[in-house]
Amino acid sequence: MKAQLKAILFDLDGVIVDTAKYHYLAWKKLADREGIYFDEKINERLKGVSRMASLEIILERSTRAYSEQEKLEMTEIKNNWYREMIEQLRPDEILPGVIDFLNSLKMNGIKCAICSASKSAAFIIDKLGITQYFDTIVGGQDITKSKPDPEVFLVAAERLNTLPAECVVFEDAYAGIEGAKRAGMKAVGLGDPNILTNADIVCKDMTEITLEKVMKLFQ
Ligand code: B16
Ligand code: MG
Repeated sequence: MKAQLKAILFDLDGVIVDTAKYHYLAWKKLADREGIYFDEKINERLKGVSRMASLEIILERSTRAYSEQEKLEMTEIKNNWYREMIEQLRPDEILPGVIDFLNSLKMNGIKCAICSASKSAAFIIDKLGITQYFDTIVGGQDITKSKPDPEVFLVAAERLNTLPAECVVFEDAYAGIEGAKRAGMKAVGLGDPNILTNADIVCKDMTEITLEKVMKLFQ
């Protein structure tokens, strides 16, 4: 028997809201303080990557070595600046098409989850005023391995009591889609089809997606 769509698992940054710009500003402040070159192109590599792994990427340009203690302190400082910025997040920063699509899922009894590398995922969803749409939020504190590891998606499927084959992941990053595939799930890419070549379908953003299009993946 063919699997049926039971749940949609959403990445957060780049799918629901653009928090990457705030991560960038906070990392940039830290990099400037340390005299390390950092720009928006390097920032692209931080998307979907854990906090410490992000710092390691920034430190590739550093001329000196940092102790583990110093690295921990730096991630804490950056996170404090980042938290101050996202304290101001408002519902009008929700990306186009998201609310309409979430409403259509609710009306059709499809379960919803957030699957994010961020330890601030629940806080962000609360600030955006959309907590009620999600049956579970899996964030950075719930996982030990980052995407492309499938852990974050498998934890969500288990919490939702669904099989991986009944889940569809919405992702803006190649590594995230890779994680979805390793979890045995279908994947909708949001962004550039030339980059998200591993997705089942790719849309520019959520305004282009409908429940019917997702259902077609199960035919
Ligand atoms: P935090 P996602 C990711 O979110 C961000 O894309 C990435 O830049 C960030 O380093 C990571 O969360 C961890 O975030 O420092 O807040 O725990 O795309 O997985 O929703
Ligand atoms: Mg993302």
